[in-house]
Amino acid sequence: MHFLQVFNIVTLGIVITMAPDSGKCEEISNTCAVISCGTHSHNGLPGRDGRDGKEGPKGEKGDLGLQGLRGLQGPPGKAGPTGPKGAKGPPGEKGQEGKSGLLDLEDLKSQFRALGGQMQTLQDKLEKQQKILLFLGGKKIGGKMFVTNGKEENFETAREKCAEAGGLLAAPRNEAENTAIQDLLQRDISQAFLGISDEHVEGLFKYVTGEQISYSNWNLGEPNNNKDDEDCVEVLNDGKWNDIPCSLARLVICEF
Ligand code: GN1
Ligand code: CA
Ligand code: CA
Repeated sequence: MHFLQVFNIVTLGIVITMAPDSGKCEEISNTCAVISCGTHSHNGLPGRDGRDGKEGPKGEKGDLGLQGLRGLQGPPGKAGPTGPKGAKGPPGEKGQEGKSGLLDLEDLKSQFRALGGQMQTLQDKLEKQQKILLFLGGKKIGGKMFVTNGKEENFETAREKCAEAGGLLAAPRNEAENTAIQDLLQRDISQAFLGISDEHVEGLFKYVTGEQISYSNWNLGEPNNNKDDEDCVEVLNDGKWNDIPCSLARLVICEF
């Protein structure tokens, strides 16, 4: 065998031994355009499509888009600055002629005299009414007038009768007033209710106005709350007091 032929056979053997399998041949063809697969005796099949290339550079900026939709209404803005002052108006019409201070004083004096006259008239009428009450048996003591209607009622009705007349059930605050009430007792009706009771707290006697009593003229041994049923007070014809049941009927005496 010729030396050149031996060299070709050895070289072919090395190439076949070192050639990668068909899969790896593809990888090599991507990176090495010179190496070809297969033998020199036949042309190989066309290679497969190459892999996708790397991402290209960023494109140019696009055209301006269409105008967007109108937005929602915003909150009200701050108040604006004060406007300029308006022009001065025309002068008003002339007023009526004023009265002199002297005339005003005369008016007041005249009104004062008229009021004084009216007060005197009222005073006269009040005195007349009081004379009528005294004529009918009323008793005047200090600033009070004690009057009886001559009737007997239970405590509650007696209190109502006096209130309806604009007064209170009589309640003496001192000996003089007690005597005035005592004088109103009658020959046939010798006991009268006083505007005093312990109906709310046993043993604690109060005026019908709610104050605790400041004067008393109890009979000996009274108040005894007899039979546990005596919360009202009567004045006897000797001026002494006794507690009795409120349901009993006694002379009605009011104070005004
Ligand atoms: C009277 O009647 P007699 O004795 O039960 C009086 C009481 C006196 C008591 C004094 C309704 O009760 O209030 O505390 O005498 N009862 C009436 O002895 O007047
Ligand atoms: Ca009592
Ligand atoms: Ca009694």
